[in-house]
Amino acid sequence: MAKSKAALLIIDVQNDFLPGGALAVADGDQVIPVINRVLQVFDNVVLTQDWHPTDHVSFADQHDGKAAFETVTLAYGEQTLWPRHCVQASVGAALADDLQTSQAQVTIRKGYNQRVDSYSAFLEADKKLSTGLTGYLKDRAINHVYLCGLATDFCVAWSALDGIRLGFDVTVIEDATRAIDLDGSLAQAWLMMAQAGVHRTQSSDILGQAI
Ligand code: VGL
Ligand code: ZN
Repeated sequence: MAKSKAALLIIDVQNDFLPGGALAVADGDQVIPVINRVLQVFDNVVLTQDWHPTDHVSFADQHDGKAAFETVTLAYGEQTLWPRHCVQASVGAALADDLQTSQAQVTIRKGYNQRVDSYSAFLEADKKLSTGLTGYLKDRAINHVYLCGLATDFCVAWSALDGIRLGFDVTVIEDATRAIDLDGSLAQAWLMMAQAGVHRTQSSDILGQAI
Protein backbone atom coordinates (compact mmCIF):
# COMPACT_ATOMS: atom_id res chain seq x y z
CA MET A 1 0.00 0.00 0.00
CA ALA A 2 1.26 3.46 -0.83
CA LYS A 3 2.37 5.41 2.20
CA SER A 4 -0.11 8.06 3.22
CA LYS A 5 1.10 11.60 2.98
CA ALA A 6 -0.43 13.93 5.54
CA ALA A 7 -0.85 17.63 6.16
CA LEU A 8 -1.93 19.53 9.26
CA LEU A 9 -4.62 22.12 8.47
CA ILE A 10 -4.76 24.84 11.12
CA ILE A 11 -8.17 26.43 10.78
CA ASP A 12 -8.79 30.12 11.62
CA VAL A 13 -6.69 30.60 14.76
CA GLN A 14 -7.32 34.34 14.50
CA ASN A 15 -7.68 37.06 17.14
CA ASP A 16 -11.41 37.56 16.55
CA PHE A 17 -12.08 33.92 17.56
CA LEU A 18 -10.05 34.19 20.79
CA PRO A 19 -11.38 35.45 24.15
CA GLY A 20 -11.97 39.21 23.80
CA GLY A 21 -12.40 38.94 20.02
CA ALA A 22 -15.44 39.91 17.93
CA LEU A 23 -16.70 36.32 17.63
CA ALA A 24 -14.96 34.80 20.62
CA VAL A 25 -14.99 31.02 20.92
CA ALA A 26 -15.01 29.93 24.59
CA ASP A 27 -11.46 28.89 25.56
CA GLY A 28 -10.40 29.37 21.95
CA ASP A 29 -6.92 30.37 23.09
CA GLN A 30 -6.42 26.96 24.68
CA VAL A 31 -5.93 25.34 21.28
CA ILE A 32 -2.72 27.30 20.71
CA PRO A 33 -0.26 25.36 22.93
CA VAL A 34 -1.79 22.06 21.75
CA ILE A 35 -1.38 23.03 18.09
CA ASN A 36 2.17 24.27 18.70
CA ARG A 37 3.00 20.79 20.05
CA VAL A 38 1.35 18.72 17.30
CA LEU A 39 2.89 20.93 14.62
CA GLN A 40 6.24 19.33 15.36
CA VAL A 41 5.22 15.95 13.94
CA PHE A 42 4.02 17.27 10.56
CA ASP A 43 6.16 17.96 7.51
CA ASN A 44 3.27 19.70 5.77
CA VAL A 45 1.38 22.51 7.45
CA VAL A 46 -1.38 24.70 5.99
CA LEU A 47 -2.94 27.73 7.70
CA THR A 48 -6.35 29.20 6.96
CA GLN A 49 -7.72 32.66 7.64
CA ASP A 50 -11.32 33.79 7.59
CA TRP A 51 -10.95 36.94 5.47
CA HIS A 52 -14.08 39.00 4.95
CA PRO A 53 -14.67 42.28 3.10
CA THR A 54 -16.22 44.97 5.32
CA ASP A 55 -19.69 44.54 3.72
CA HIS A 56 -19.67 40.73 3.89
CA VAL A 57 -23.03 38.99 3.55
CA SER A 58 -22.49 36.97 6.77
CA PHE A 59 -22.43 40.13 8.92
CA ALA A 60 -25.73 40.76 10.75
CA ASP A 61 -25.37 44.53 10.29
CA GLN A 62 -25.75 44.06 6.51
CA HIS A 63 -29.34 42.82 6.96
CA ASP A 64 -32.05 45.24 8.10
CA GLY A 65 -33.82 44.13 11.25
CA LYS A 66 -31.58 41.08 11.75
CA ALA A 67 -29.38 40.31 14.74
CA ALA A 68 -26.26 38.19 15.09
CA PHE A 69 -26.91 34.43 15.35
CA GLU A 70 -30.22 34.71 13.44
CA THR A 71 -30.40 33.19 9.96
CA VAL A 72 -31.32 34.46 6.49
CA THR A 73 -31.94 32.58 3.26
CA LEU A 74 -29.49 33.46 0.51
CA ALA A 75 -29.14 32.20 -3.08
CA TYR A 76 -27.09 29.20 -1.87
CA GLY A 77 -29.26 28.38 1.16
CA GLU A 78 -29.49 29.21 4.83
CA GLN A 79 -26.83 31.50 6.25
CA THR A 80 -26.22 32.15 9.95
CA LEU A 81 -25.53 35.82 10.61
CA TRP A 82 -22.50 36.75 12.71
CA PRO A 83 -21.14 39.80 14.43
CA ARG A 84 -18.65 41.42 12.04
CA HIS A 85 -15.40 39.53 12.40
CA CYS A 86 -12.16 38.85 10.55
CA VAL A 87 -12.42 41.93 8.36
CA GLN A 88 -9.58 41.85 5.82
CA ALA A 89 -6.32 43.26 7.19
CA SER A 90 -7.81 44.09 10.62
CA VAL A 91 -6.10 43.08 13.87
CA GLY A 92 -9.02 40.71 14.49
CA ALA A 93 -8.23 38.87 11.26
CA ALA A 94 -4.56 38.39 12.14
CA LEU A 95 -3.38 34.98 13.25
CA ALA A 96 -2.91 34.59 17.01
CA ASP A 97 0.46 35.99 18.07
CA ASP A 98 1.40 32.88 20.02
CA LEU A 99 0.69 30.44 17.19
CA GLN A 100 3.91 29.06 15.73
CA THR A 101 3.51 29.67 12.02
CA SER A 102 7.07 29.47 10.72
CA GLN A 103 6.66 25.83 9.65
CA ALA A 104 3.54 26.54 7.56
CA GLN A 105 4.01 26.42 3.79
CA VAL A 106 0.85 28.17 2.65
CA THR A 107 -2.02 30.27 3.96
CA ILE A 108 -5.45 29.83 2.42
CA ARG A 109 -7.82 32.77 2.84
CA LYS A 110 -11.55 32.23 2.54
CA GLY A 111 -14.80 34.16 2.76
CA TYR A 112 -13.40 37.03 0.66
CA ASN A 113 -16.32 37.05 -1.81
CA GLN A 114 -18.83 39.61 -0.56
CA ARG A 115 -21.88 37.52 -1.47
CA VAL A 116 -20.72 34.05 -0.37
CA ASP A 117 -19.54 32.78 3.01
CA SER A 118 -16.97 30.02 3.31
CA TYR A 119 -16.70 27.98 6.48
CA SER A 120 -14.89 25.25 4.56
CA ALA A 121 -11.23 25.60 3.66
CA PHE A 122 -11.98 23.79 0.37
CA LEU A 123 -15.24 25.10 -1.09
CA GLU A 124 -17.31 28.19 -0.44
CA ALA A 125 -20.88 27.92 0.83
CA ASP A 126 -22.32 27.77 -2.70
CA LYS A 127 -20.39 24.47 -3.05
CA LYS A 128 -18.95 25.69 -6.35
CA LEU A 129 -16.31 28.35 -5.76
CA SER A 130 -13.00 26.75 -4.81
CA THR A 131 -10.35 28.19 -2.51
CA GLY A 132 -7.70 26.24 -4.45
CA LEU A 133 -6.76 24.07 -1.47
CA THR A 134 -7.80 20.81 -3.15
CA GLY A 135 -5.49 21.45 -6.08
CA TYR A 136 -2.65 22.48 -3.79
CA LEU A 137 -2.90 19.30 -1.71
CA LYS A 138 -3.42 16.96 -4.68
CA ASP A 139 -0.51 18.52 -6.55
CA ARG A 140 1.65 17.69 -3.54
CA ALA A 141 0.29 14.11 -3.32
CA ILE A 142 -1.19 14.76 0.12
CA ASN A 143 -4.06 12.35 0.79
CA HIS A 144 -4.68 12.68 4.54
CA VAL A 145 -5.57 15.92 6.29
CA TYR A 146 -5.48 16.42 10.06
CA LEU A 147 -7.65 19.30 11.23
CA CYS A 148 -7.33 21.56 14.25
CA GLY A 149 -8.30 25.13 15.16
CA LEU A 150 -11.55 27.09 15.37
CA ALA A 151 -14.38 26.49 15.46
CA THR A 152 -15.04 22.75 15.74
CA ASP A 153 -18.71 23.00 14.70
CA PHE A 154 -18.31 25.47 11.83
CA CYS A 155 -15.08 25.91 9.92
CA VAL A 156 -13.41 22.73 11.19
CA ALA A 157 -16.48 20.52 10.60
CA TRP A 158 -17.28 21.95 7.16
CA SER A 159 -13.66 21.52 6.11
CA ALA A 160 -13.68 17.94 7.41
CA LEU A 161 -16.88 17.04 5.52
CA ASP A 162 -15.66 18.62 2.28
CA GLY A 163 -12.32 16.86 2.72
CA ILE A 164 -14.09 13.49 2.76
CA ARG A 165 -16.25 14.42 -0.26
CA LEU A 166 -13.11 15.40 -2.14
CA GLY A 167 -11.47 12.05 -1.46
CA PHE A 168 -9.11 12.79 1.45
CA ASP A 169 -8.70 10.79 4.64
CA VAL A 170 -9.70 13.22 7.38
CA THR A 171 -8.84 13.24 11.09
CA VAL A 172 -9.95 15.91 13.57
CA ILE A 173 -7.66 16.42 16.57
CA GLU A 174 -10.39 17.09 19.13
CA ASP A 175 -8.40 18.69 21.94
CA ALA A 176 -6.83 21.07 19.40
CA THR A 177 -10.28 22.52 18.59
CA ARG A 178 -12.95 24.50 20.48
CA ALA A 179 -16.58 25.10 19.46
CA ILE A 180 -19.09 27.94 19.15
CA ASP A 181 -21.95 25.49 19.96
CA LEU A 182 -25.02 27.34 18.71
CA ASP A 183 -28.28 25.42 19.38
CA GLY A 184 -26.59 22.02 19.58
CA SER A 185 -24.33 22.63 16.59
CA LEU A 186 -21.38 20.86 18.22
CA ALA A 187 -23.18 17.53 18.75
CA GLN A 188 -24.68 17.81 15.28
CA ALA A 189 -21.25 18.45 13.76
CA TRP A 190 -19.69 15.39 15.46
CA LEU A 191 -22.63 13.25 14.31
CA MET A 192 -22.26 14.36 10.70
CA MET A 193 -18.51 13.91 10.80
CA ALA A 194 -18.83 10.40 12.27
CA GLN A 195 -21.38 9.42 9.61
CA ALA A 196 -19.11 10.74 6.88
CA GLY A 197 -16.14 8.72 8.13
CA VAL A 198 -14.08 11.49 9.70
CA HIS A 199 -11.65 10.10 12.29
CA ARG A 200 -11.60 11.69 15.74
CA THR A 201 -8.37 11.67 17.70
CA GLN A 202 -6.54 13.43 20.55
CA SER A 203 -3.19 15.19 20.35
CA SER A 204 -1.67 12.64 22.77
CA ASP A 205 -2.32 9.92 20.19
CA ILE A 206 -0.35 11.82 17.57
CA LEU A 207 2.60 13.17 19.51
CA GLY A 208 5.61 10.95 19.17
CA GLN A 209 4.47 9.51 15.85
CA ALA A 210 6.06 10.28 12.52
CA ILE A 211 3.23 11.47 10.32
C1 VGL B 1 -16.24 30.71 11.60
C2 VGL B 1 -18.34 31.55 11.92
C3 VGL B 1 -18.12 32.53 11.00
C4 VGL B 1 -15.20 29.68 11.98
C5 VGL B 1 -15.99 31.68 10.66
O1 VGL B 1 -13.99 29.93 11.75
O2 VGL B 1 -15.61 28.62 12.49
N1 VGL B 1 -17.42 30.64 12.22
N2 VGL B 1 -16.95 32.58 10.36
ZN1 ZN C 1 -16.51 34.21 9.07
